[in-house]
Amino acid sequence: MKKILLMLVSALFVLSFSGMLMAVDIAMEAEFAVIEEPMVIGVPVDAVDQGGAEPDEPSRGQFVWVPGPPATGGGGSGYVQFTVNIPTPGNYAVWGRVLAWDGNSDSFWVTWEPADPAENPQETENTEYRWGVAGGATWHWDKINQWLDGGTFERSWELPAGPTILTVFTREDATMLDCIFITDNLSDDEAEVGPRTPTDQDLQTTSVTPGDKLAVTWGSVRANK
Ligand SMILES: [Ca+2]
Ligand SMILES: [Ca+2]
Ligand SMILES: [Ca+2]
Repeated sequence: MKKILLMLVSALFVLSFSGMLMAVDIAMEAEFAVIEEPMVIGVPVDAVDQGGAEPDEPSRGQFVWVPGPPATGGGGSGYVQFTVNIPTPGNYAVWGRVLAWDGNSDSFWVTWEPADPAENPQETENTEYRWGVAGGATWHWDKINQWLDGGTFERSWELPAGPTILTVFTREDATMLDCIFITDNLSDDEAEVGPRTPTDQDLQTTSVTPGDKLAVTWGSVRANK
């Protein structure tokens, strides 16, 4: 009996230890998150309707964007918001699968609560939260950065375990977001990090959990608008 107990305890120890060493990665579809207009779900033909080049097929056929032509102007309202359940406290980075036609459709604002304050960068225009999206007319991965006036730096966020709120706000219309990949691998090397599109399993485990405390915090921010 003692021997069995000892085996159980050591098995649990090994399991929890390997759990600690296991890499954390979470893939989420943008079109399955909470979307605030004029950010909407798009399909490739919608881009043609706006006078842009037709994108290749996004993950699960859809992406989010504020529809607009590849031209100056537009943007500044709407967002997509992800409730991300962080399994282990630590530092995390986010990669977005994006498409950006030109210099007039290649940026977002990003905050991740509670590491970032409940701030609306569309109002404050705080460049700490400005994401300069890598250009390209086909879907590609771009690590979310901080595009300051003095230079562009890759971002990471120190987060507690539990539900967190990642918001990608429109800055320029026509900037497209297909899905996101969250990882505790902070490398800037895409090949090393290996961002991936969401699997069916990912979709089941990342469903929106309404009514949590952070969502309430966000609600109070929205009310201040
Ligand atoms: Ca534009
Ligand atoms: Ca731009
Ligand atoms: Ca997608």
